[in-house]
Amino acid sequence: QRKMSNEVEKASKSHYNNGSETIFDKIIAKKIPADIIYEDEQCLAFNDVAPQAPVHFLIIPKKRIPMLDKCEEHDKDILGHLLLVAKKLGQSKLPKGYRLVINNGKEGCQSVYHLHLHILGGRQMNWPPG
Ligand code: IU
Repeated sequence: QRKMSNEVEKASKSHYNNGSETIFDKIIAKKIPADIIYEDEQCLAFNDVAPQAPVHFLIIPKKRIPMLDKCEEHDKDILGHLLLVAKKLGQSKLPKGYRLVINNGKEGCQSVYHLHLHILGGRQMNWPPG
């Protein structure tokens, strides 16, 4: 049997926990350090601790939204804002192009249940993703 990647293994052991606090809340509260590259009133961006590309950062809402599946009509402003911040940071740091990813749920390989956009680039990305 093929060995699961570390991230897949983590995702298989993680699950939605009723919107409870995650490590990302501690990063937002500055209780634990992160390599923060952008911050505004609604969101925070920081470099991923386990980069999957030369540039790999996450954009997260400060509001505790556990996953895309839990988003509602009233989240459309923050969802739009996250995409526009992704564009702004992507355009300036990765002018040759970049990839956005949202992992949702176990089979989507989500391991942290606080919504986050992955922005990856700095090399030719492949398709289809694994
Ligand atoms: P996922 O989409 O839930 O699988 O992504 C979670 C990401 O958060 C993953 O790429 C981790 O490397 C990353 N991460 C982090 O940057 N800092 C942390 O303290 C933890 C996870 I826990």
